[in-house]
Amino acid sequence: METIYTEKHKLRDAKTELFGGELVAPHERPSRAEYVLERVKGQNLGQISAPEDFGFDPIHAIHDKDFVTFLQSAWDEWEAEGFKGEAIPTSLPARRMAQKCPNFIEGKLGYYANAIETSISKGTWEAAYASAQVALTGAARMQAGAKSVFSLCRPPGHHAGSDLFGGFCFLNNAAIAAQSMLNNGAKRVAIVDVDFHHGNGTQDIFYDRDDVLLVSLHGDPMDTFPYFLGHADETGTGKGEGYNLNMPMPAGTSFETWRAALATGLNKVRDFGADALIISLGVDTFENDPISFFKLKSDDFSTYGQDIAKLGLPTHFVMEGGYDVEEIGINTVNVLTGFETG
Ligand code: OKP
Ligand code: ZN
Repeated sequence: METIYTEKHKLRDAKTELFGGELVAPHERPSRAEYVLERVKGQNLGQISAPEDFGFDPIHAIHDKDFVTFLQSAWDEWEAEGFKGEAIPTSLPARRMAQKCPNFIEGKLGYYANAIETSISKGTWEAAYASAQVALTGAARMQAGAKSVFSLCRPPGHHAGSDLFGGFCFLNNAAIAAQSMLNNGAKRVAIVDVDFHHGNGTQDIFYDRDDVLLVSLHGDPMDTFPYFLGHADETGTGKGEGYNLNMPMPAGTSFETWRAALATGLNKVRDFGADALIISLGVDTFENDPISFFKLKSDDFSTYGQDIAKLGLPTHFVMEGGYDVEEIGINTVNVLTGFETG
């Protein structure tokens, strides 16, 4: 399987994440992608290629133009104010509050945030843009007939909505890849999000559509991030009704339980008649993940990679989360090699 990768991910190197009331070193750090890359090389997964540049059009096909402009200029605007820390909002438009975007950068940050752990730092935009181009290059490979491809995206994307950032995400790489496939001839694309956290951004983007099916397996949002979306009764709206399947699961969920949910999700994908499958591949379902509560072991990742392969669909793996940094290379590549042997 080919891997798409660029060093530009290293430009996303924030110093701070708001966690437990403290500013700590971010869980979403450059070494994550480097561990995964090392394992891809060590297991001879296949060729490693640099992304092409598809420009802004495929990003604007998913994201609001003003939001994209905001991401591009946020750090410069923040720095110009002379603030000493990294850019985080302090005031948010909560229930019933005005939806006008303020002029001042601190207000803009609040307007566009769906979570505030994620500081915007110098280089964040450049890395987010490159990450989207990695996913677009993966999508182009699929379009050209590849059976599978691995887009080693960083920063991740599934919490980014059309005009929202947060949860370590800025641009929704998987959504951008899905839309690009549709714009280039695919009729139906399925996204299966196996990251521990609910893909709230992806759900929001495709909630009213019947050409993208979203299946998400995740920690119950009553008990974990992102808290406000991801419940089982969110099934889609309008013509999108029935094209969103959430499977929230409780703390301590075993692989056996998780695998049964995956089987339900994969059956749904089969019935949907997808031309192509995108896996939002987060490996924070691992038993030792520092911010999650499922109990998957390293071998389980190989097993579910095989399960996915049994669908027989062209499959684009897009990297999302996973924070037990030492193990994420092993667990990620186990999914990919499991898929290849399945
Ligand atoms: C991104 B991805 C923990 C707060 C969680 C954000 C988690 C983002 C996960 N107390 N903060 O889905 O792996
Ligand atoms: Zn996650």
